[in-house]
Amino acid sequence: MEGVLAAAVPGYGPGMTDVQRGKGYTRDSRYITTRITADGRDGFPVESGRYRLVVSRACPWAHRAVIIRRLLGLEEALPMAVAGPTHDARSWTFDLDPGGRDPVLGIERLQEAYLARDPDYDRGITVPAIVDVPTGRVVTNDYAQITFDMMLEWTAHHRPGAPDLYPAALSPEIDAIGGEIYTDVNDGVYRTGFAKSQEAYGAAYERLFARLDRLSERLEHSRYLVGETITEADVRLFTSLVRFDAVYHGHFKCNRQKLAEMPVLWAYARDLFQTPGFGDTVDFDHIKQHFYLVHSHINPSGIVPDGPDPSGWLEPHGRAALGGRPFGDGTPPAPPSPAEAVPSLHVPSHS
Ligand SMILES: N[C@@H](CCC(=O)N[C@@H](CS)C(=O)NCC(=O)O)C(=O)O
Repeated sequence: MEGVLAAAVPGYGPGMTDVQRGKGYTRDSRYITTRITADGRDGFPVESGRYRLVVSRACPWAHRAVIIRRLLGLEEALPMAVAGPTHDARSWTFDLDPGGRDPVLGIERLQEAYLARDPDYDRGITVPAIVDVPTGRVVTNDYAQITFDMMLEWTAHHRPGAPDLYPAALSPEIDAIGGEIYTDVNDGVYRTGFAKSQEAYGAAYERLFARLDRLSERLEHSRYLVGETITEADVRLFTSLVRFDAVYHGHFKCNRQKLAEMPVLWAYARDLFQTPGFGDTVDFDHIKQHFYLVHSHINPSGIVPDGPDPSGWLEPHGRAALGGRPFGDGTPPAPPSPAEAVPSLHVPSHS
């Protein structure tokens, strides 16, 4: 199956299965890596309205795409489908939609779009995924490439005032810190939470908090991670920080401190949360339901905690005193459309 798929589908190569290797957790990093580009080199040119970005508001990897899409104003050019927060072994469903079907793709499960791409598809039915609407087939689920292509290939459809989230002059620094954040934080929380031995847990926990300490030092005198403005690196870190107290601290045992007990990172995260395009994409209910219900092997009771109280996210952050220009020469995005608004906290920046 693998060979047939690798031969038939550009950018879909052999790799590793999503397995527990030894007693540590190893993430499946085999993606469908076909790209949607301005020149259409993989057969999928950037085209307004042709594709559908499928996400879950629970998923940190999908959240990166959701925020970047909002900041760049790609909502009309790249419409979005939101799957329900929980799923069974057959993965994501459109149970939030009327009749339990995505209104554009007409399918009940994201799995159908993966199987339309390849009837023998045998790996994760993951979000984010981009589906080609005319054929109903998944084009890509390569979450990191999806966001880079939104920034660098979908430029013809960026809104006026869209920020430059990946300035060429800063890209080496963004890539370097982004790699550290990916390994130790974005993925580190999973390696901590899914560890199957005390040693594997301890190693991931140490790396996670050592990295958070270094990021905290970096952010003590700098409003954003790289340069004076929000970049892709901030989006990457935010998606983990915003889940920290709600799910990683308890469910994944990342509990040296809560985010709310790490003053610099907590203020930094609140600053971003209160910036248009960030907090207005966060759905704490979806996040908690997904993690506590879907990972039943580490939460067999299926109890979803009531806390923590999220109102602290709206407390003043005091970070404007550090300077910085959140959107550089650009402007903040307008509030989300009613169809995409999350039933969440009121974000004062929009008032
Ligand atoms: N697959 C990517 C990121 C996407 C991802 O893992 N998404 C999760 C949700 S947070 C997912 O869709 N899981 C469903 C599944 O594997 O069945 C990775 O593992 O690095």
